[in-house]
Amino acid sequence: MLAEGQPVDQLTLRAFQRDGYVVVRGMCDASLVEEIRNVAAAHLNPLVGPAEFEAEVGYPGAPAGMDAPGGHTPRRLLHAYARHQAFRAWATGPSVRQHLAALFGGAGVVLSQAHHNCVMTKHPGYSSVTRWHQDIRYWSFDRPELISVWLALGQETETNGALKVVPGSHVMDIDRGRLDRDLFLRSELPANESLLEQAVTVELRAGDVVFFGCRTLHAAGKNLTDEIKLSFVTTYHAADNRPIPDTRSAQYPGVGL
Ligand SMILES: O=C(O)CCC(=O)C(=O)O
Repeated sequence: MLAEGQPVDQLTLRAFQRDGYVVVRGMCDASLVEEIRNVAAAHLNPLVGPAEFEAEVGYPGAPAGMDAPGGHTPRRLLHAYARHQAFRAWATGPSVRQHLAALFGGAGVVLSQAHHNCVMTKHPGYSSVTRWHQDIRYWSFDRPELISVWLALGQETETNGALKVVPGSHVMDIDRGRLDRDLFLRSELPANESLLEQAVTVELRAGDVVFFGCRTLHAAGKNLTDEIKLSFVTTYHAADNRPIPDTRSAQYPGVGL
């Protein structure tokens, strides 16, 4: 049983509102981090599906196909919520609930089973670059107000492909022309180049958590080390912010916290 977390302080709230993300250091205790990490490792070897593979997404640096060397490298263990009690204990536990209630301004909070809800894996050798994007461009809700909770299960650094964000990008209007066919930022455009000069790398240790909004521009590099990087990522919305019927966002029922 998890203890009730600490109340969310004003600095955390203000940082999230100003920057579109906030880091809460050491938010998940070491024993739960270890349990989640052990379950993730057991589900990676042998691989327990459903999974998304690097070769399927075809991002820069990914293996050219499932038959190419490294073609079976997983990128995400999908449907984490359904996989194990350890995932559920964190994703719906009191400290996540309290933080999200504060960040959403007190409304009831719902976990989306349709988005993220995964262990992100970055394997040595075959991981890829995730280019700059806003998650909301791929999601369908009444309002563009969702928050993802990224729990580091080990160290995350520039070298192993940590998350990068552009502070304040959640309130910027980014015209369609600044995005490519797949809705990634066109980094060659001068306006985007100067925006990306403001990017910061979110370096984390095991148990640290990043809360980031669905309009916050983010990206991540390859894992250049010889150790796997694992992060557990879940996404939430307020109960009155509903998925649009018949879209991917409405594919699975949400889980009220
Ligand atoms: O490659 C990464 O770790 C970032 C993943 C990401 O931004 C996403 O799936 O939306």
